[in-house]
Amino acid sequence: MTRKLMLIAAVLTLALGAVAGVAVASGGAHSAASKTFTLRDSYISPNSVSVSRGTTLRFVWAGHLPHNLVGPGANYGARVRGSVSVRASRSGTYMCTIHRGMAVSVRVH
Ligand SMILES: [Cu+2]
Repeated sequence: MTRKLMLIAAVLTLALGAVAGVAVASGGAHSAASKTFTLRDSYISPNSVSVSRGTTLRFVWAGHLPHNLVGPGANYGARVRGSVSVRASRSGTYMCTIHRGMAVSVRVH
């Protein structure tokens, strides 16, 4: 009888472990979320978003004028083409310091 109970306990432990594994996997998929922003002349689109912590923030240069990008975890010099990715860690504003008002407010929750 005791042996049978131990077997049941072992099976339950494995089942719970499998559930926990699924939870971890879905958490990983959630943190793989991404949000893309476009830097144009001279604004960032969109200019306000709310994202989960860990979201990948992707900034794509798509204008003709050089724009830089400064914000939480970002300090990129002026460029015209290319893209950079930043992991969302805290709320803040990402902006081009060359063009006043060229910014996006990112709320991280
Ligand atoms: Cu700019």
